[in-house]
Amino acid sequence: MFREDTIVAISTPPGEGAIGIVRMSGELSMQIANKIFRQKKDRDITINDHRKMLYGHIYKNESVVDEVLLVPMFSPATYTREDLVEIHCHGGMVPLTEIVKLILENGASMAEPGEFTKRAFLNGRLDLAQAESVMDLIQAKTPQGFEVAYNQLEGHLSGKVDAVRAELLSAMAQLEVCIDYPEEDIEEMTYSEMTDRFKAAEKSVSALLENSETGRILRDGLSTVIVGKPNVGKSSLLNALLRESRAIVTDIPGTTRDVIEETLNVRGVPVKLVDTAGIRETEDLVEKLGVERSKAFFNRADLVVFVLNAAEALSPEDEDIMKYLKDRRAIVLLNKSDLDPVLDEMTLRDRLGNEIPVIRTSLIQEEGIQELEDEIAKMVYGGQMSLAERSVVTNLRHQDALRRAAKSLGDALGSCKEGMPYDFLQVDVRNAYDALGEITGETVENDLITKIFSQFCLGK
Ligand SMILES: Nc1nc2c(ncn2[C@@H]2O[C@H](COP(=O)(O)OP(=O)(O)OP(=O)(O)O)[C@@H](O)[C@H]2O)c(=O)[nH]1
Ligand SMILES: [Mg+2]
Repeated sequence: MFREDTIVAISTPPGEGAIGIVRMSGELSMQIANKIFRQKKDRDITINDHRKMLYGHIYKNESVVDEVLLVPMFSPATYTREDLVEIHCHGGMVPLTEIVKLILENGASMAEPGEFTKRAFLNGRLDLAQAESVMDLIQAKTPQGFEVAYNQLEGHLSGKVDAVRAELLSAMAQLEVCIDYPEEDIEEMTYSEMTDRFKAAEKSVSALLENSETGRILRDGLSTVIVGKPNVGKSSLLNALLRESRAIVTDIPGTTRDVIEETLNVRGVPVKLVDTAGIRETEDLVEKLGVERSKAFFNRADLVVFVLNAAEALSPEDEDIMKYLKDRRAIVLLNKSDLDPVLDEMTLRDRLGNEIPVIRTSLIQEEGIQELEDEIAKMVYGGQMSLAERSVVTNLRHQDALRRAAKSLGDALGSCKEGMPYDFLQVDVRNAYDALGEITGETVENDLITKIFSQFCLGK
């Protein structure tokens, strides 16, 4: 799985820019750099140039390819822990690809997506959770999402996971001794001590799981769907939240016929907002297809914003939708509250129960939008969650591993209670230990590692 060769890739995004960067890593890096790069007095790159920017030109035989700045970095103080060279050239596809070609001709091979970071992981510079956070940093959609990923890169999550693993390892060692040298009189003590230790571990794991839903949303975004009957103001809401006229708004019911998707930042939460066709029975084929799609989005969303017209009585369609809101994360908007009210909150409470917040809005007068944003932030941050809590789990893979660890610890506690043989405890603790190890990459299959890094972008 590990290639020893020297790899090269363009590390800046495709397209035109002021500068572009080619990066190369591996044993041949300095040799290749010395061959294709010439400084003023044409001296070779030495260890004294470590992390310095050198001015010069890239040459192919005797002709200049581009004027560049080159940064040599010597192993092991580099991102990959191998010799690494960055070449900052003009940011066009021609110089970038010419330089890559030249490096390939001199003995390097093309990097796979994520291979630089994969090498950083395999060479022990980053653990798996840290390596994954690199991708999250790049893809973060809000400053808060970035902060959470950055803390993960710094190793806050790994530190907590490692602490629990160390604790479990020591419990396993103790159990081992008890299995090898059974002494009846200390048995009682062992069970009670193990119970304490497992409980402490379980508590740490639960604490990590607790705000993992917030973490996931900060990383992947909160998928939010706006639903309601035609003409209640769904597209007006999308426009108001975006603060621009993105969707067409008219007084004709059935204006929006397809779904419109936009991403916005609500108090640091990346919200993936979907405006849909109003849900109603219709014979119009196009509108019918739109309504079908609305329903599909409704089923998949993390959050449903249900818009009602306060100046109209509830229709059978409204009653229908409300039934589906019951066990969902939902917010109800009583829109058009500038008109003479027909619908009141009491009627809604009757149908909805007390869990779902109801907000009065007049989108035409830009009223109630702040309240809606407050409510979304409250839902995501859960009132108390602060990002000062530095180890937030953001990743579904980590969430899954934590859940399995918690389950195994629960099993271990059950076994203690029933006074099961130590071997049984040993198996449960081992399972929890291994599950946690998947997060940092200690106990992870090669296939999974390959899969994780293949999702990275080229040159990262
Ligand atoms: N009086 C009043 N009118 C509003 C308000 N919000 C939206 N409207 C008007 O209601 C009409 C319908 O608004 P849209 O945003 O297009 O409604 P929609 O739910 O997207 O409608 P469809 O796409 O047809 O399902 C427009 O004429 C809006 O100007 C409000 O708060 N008060
Ligand atoms: Mg619309």
